[in-house]
Amino acid sequence: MANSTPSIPGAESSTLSTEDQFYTDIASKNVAPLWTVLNKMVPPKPNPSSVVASWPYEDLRPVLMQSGIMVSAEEAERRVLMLVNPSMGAPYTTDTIYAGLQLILPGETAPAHRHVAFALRFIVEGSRGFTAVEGQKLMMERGDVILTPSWHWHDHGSEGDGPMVWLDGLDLPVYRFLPINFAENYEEARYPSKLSDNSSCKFPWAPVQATLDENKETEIYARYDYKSDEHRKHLSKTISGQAERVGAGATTKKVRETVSFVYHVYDGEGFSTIVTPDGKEDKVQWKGKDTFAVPAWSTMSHTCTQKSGSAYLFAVNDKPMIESLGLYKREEL
Ligand code: 1HN
Repeated sequence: MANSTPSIPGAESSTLSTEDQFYTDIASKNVAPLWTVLNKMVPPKPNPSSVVASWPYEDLRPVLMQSGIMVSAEEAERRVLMLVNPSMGAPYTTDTIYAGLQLILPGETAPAHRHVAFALRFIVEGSRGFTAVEGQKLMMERGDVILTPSWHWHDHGSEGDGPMVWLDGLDLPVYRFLPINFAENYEEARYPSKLSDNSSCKFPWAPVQATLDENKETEIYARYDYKSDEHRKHLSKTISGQAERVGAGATTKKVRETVSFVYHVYDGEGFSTIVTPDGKEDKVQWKGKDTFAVPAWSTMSHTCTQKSGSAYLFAVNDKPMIESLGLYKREEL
């Protein structure tokens, strides 16, 4: 090495002799050679750490209900089963999205707090549950999307007579890189709130489905991107939501995006064919209320196996941050 380039000023004063010694000695100076790891740093294709994973609701619901016996919402603060990507651990459902299933039982309160992290929720089952967001009490019904924006006080409760379950989507993985997420508890269990049925933090399902159904007779597929007043294009600056309709017997085009997704089946039956960037193919069978994770840059198509009617999918995506960083790419294959 250095022997063959003795003309480099300073190299001659180096006490390093062998290559092995070079690599050992520079480590003590808190430096490392880029040339041995360059390919890993700049790989030929995206390389998410997360893998395809699915959480069928019929497997999860019984344990979620058991958690209702083991711990109260008050004790737990948030009674949630995190959806853990098997190749990563919590809080990762995908590399950039955290998701969990939350349970509130009649009369319970998940106490008021606020945090830097943004949350959106998709209501899975139950009725007469509510989330109070910064003084607005929003009743929750199946299919609603409810936002709790960054640093907004929020608590959950239920005036219903059965379990209330929803899917939480948060941008928690982001704070592994930007360690600025923190929380504050409100001095009382509930933040004072008034019933509100027209909030910028609530998106009922019916108008979303009506939009997806607009060209139902002629189009086998439709996609709807949720949009907020505040962030115009997306529900937040980090993560957002989308809904899709797949017609009976139809298979959608194969598409890949530099975006990861946590899918939740609102209604219907079918499967998704997902090829991750490393070439591994997975077929995720799904039906109503199931959830599955899709790593970024996976080629994906959905198939609805029903004889009639459409399947409806909701998904949390990380498109806002990917787009705002200028990293959004999409390909149809
Ligand atoms: C949180 O505040 C909620 O407010 C749900 O319902 C899940 C996961 C991690 C950190 C905060 C909620 C959460 C969370």
